[in-house]
Amino acid sequence: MTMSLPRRQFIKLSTLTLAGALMPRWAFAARSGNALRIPPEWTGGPLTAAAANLPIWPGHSTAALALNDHVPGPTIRLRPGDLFDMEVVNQLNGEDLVLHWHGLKAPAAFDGHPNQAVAPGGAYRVTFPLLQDPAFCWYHAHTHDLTASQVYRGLAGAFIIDDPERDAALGLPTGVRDIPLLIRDWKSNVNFALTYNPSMFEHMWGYLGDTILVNGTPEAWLSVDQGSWRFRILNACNARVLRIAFNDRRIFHVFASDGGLTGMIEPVTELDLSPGQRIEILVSFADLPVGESVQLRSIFFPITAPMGGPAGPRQGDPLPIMTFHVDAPGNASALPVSLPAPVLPDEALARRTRNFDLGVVNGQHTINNQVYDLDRIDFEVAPGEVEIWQFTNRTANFHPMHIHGAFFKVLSRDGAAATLPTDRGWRDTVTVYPNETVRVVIRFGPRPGLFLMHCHNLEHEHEMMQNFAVTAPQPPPLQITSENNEVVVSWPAPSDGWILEQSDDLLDWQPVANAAELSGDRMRWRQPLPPDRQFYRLNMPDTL
Ligand SMILES: [Cu+2]
Repeated sequence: MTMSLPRRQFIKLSTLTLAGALMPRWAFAARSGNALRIPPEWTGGPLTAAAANLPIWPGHSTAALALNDHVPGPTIRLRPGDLFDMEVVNQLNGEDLVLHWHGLKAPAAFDGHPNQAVAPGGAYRVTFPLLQDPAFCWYHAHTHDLTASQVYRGLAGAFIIDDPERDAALGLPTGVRDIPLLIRDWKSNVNFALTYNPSMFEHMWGYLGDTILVNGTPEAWLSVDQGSWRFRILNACNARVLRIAFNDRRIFHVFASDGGLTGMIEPVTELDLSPGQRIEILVSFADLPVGESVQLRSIFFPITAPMGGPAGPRQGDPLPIMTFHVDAPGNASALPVSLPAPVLPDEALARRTRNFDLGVVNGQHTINNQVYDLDRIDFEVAPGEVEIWQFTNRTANFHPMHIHGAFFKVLSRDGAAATLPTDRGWRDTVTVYPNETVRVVIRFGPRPGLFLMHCHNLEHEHEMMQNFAVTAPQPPPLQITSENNEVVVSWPAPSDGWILEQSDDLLDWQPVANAAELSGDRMRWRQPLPPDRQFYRLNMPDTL
């Protein structure tokens, strides 16, 4: 297996193309590596997981687990407010399956908890509205004790909540200039195969590959012009932390994170991206002559533990990710002047702090000294509640902690304000570095049910995981009286997040037209008698 070419050879190849502004199609064949694959887009219908033999490496057939015959699976692209409605079909050979919609505000019933897995030959339907801002999300297998194996063999894909009109108005690249990059590593010592076979050591430290696939493409390259490009980057590795940088150390701008826009346009030359995390970046190639190339890499970083084992790939290894060939002139567009900032939860509203100690007990990865138990509910939280969660890493490994059913803001690392580019905005996954303490402020959604919190190093996930239940919301008691030809509905204040709704048939509920007012220690709302609707309730609607 050849690795990417040394830079000297890129330049030599590139001189072939200088005669023309656009490289002739025949010349592509002369390039080392493979044109970046763009996964097909889901157009409705079932999503079927099944074994497949795919030409991931040209000239070779690779046994993988595919979704609708693709690795990665089709990109699901929907808009805010759309109803996501899909049948997931398990045609795997002897393996249960459930998919998690990572970054989506899914009701518990569709979140992909391992107790929702279906047996081979089974299917289940997922249906919920996308009540959240545009964001770059993904989906992947979350089957009990099989997450790592199934994701490694291919069961993952991109999920984009998209609003290209908004983005164009904000000055962000869209369409062909908006490219998802699903980055994962792979062990090349298993010949052209996606074989999951971790040693005891790899169970502890992570199943680390030595070669990168981008959108399922080995040695990927993309033909670009000198203009501005938007890349949505996902670390879909089982365990590898990527330290992302260009080989010429060019500046790129980070503007979005797990939960969408961060409100910042932050220039960086490198950043760490842990398994499960996403960023969106803007890159201009205007400074490169047509015919030049630049490489995206995961650059070296030091580690203090024997993370790769005696002779295998190591955490922090330098690895080429992909190459950008500048094949045409173009004009870089100006960076957006500003982008809307998300309204993040206020630490002062937190009603409690929970501590999660990340450790190793008897060779197993633990949270508060416990290994995951599918049937144990570790704690309960109230819907809509704001809490501080503190993760303390008592190990020498990275633990990217991922929370289902809620987003959070990263507050601090070892007591200092969190300032990493991947700490911005709404997050669902945060890197906890070796021996570090990270505090986040988290706000739960209104939807009750069972959710997960776990390490996204997938070799740790099946142990370093907890169940938490969002309890059913209990609305404050309503009091309904009539006064002076008015119906008066009142309830105790404060009652954050609840809105008054009315109905005349108990089926179709509508928010009341005029606002309730605070009077003393109660909220009051009045309507002239006789009311055209007779039923009232307090409801906590889904909000961002
Ligand atoms: Cu971990």
